[in-house]
Amino acid sequence: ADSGGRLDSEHVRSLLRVYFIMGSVNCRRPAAEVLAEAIAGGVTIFQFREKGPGALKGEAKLNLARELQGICHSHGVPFIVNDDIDLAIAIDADGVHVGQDDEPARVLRKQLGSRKIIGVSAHTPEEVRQAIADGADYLGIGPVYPTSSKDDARPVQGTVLIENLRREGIAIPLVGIGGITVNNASPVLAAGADGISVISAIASASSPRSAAAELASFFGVEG
Ligand code: TZP
Ligand code: MG
Repeated sequence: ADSGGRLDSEHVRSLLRVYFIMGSVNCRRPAAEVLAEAIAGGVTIFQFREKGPGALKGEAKLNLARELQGICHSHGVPFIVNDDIDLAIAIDADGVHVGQDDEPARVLRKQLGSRKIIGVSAHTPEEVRQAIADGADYLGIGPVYPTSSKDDARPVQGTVLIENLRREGIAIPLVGIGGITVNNASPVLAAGADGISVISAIASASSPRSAAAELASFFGVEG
């Protein structure tokens, strides 16, 4: 049971600016170190995405989630869980992010109530319309550029879908994803994205703090 209304979409929009996604397989150093440095640089929201070959499972996954959630919370950074709704509920995460092969947002909304952030990956105008109708708070649109961080990524689509959605007046908060770095982020924001979501640009950087700060500087935020 939930008495409150939906999250304020302008608040969600501002949270999306520097959206860092990571799991243990994306890091060559302890994930907690990478996350803490990235937050110091200016990450505004974090997604725990523990998947792919070598990903932790069971209790090890739960323990890492709790550790990273603690770091996020001590810095006021929302902690979002990729795919794993049971984990999100178990640790009272701030939200979940799902793809097209996962539970639809309308089911998640019933399970999570109105106060949690629900994000959906969408690749076509139809998927966008459905996610909005289902009650998504924000969308991830991509892959904008080629990526090596997701084996089953859809075809690269550049910024055209983001541009078309905004041209049609679709105002939902959205981030671009896929192969985005400080060197190619600008067209994504110019197309109408509210933020940039990245794995490798921060997780694989020699300095996650500097990488996050450079992305944050697009929004006039000091890292
Ligand atoms: N969804 C579409 S592309 C992608 C995901 C999770 C991977 C993004 O990783 P990177 O390293 O920022 O290209
Ligand atoms: Mg998924």
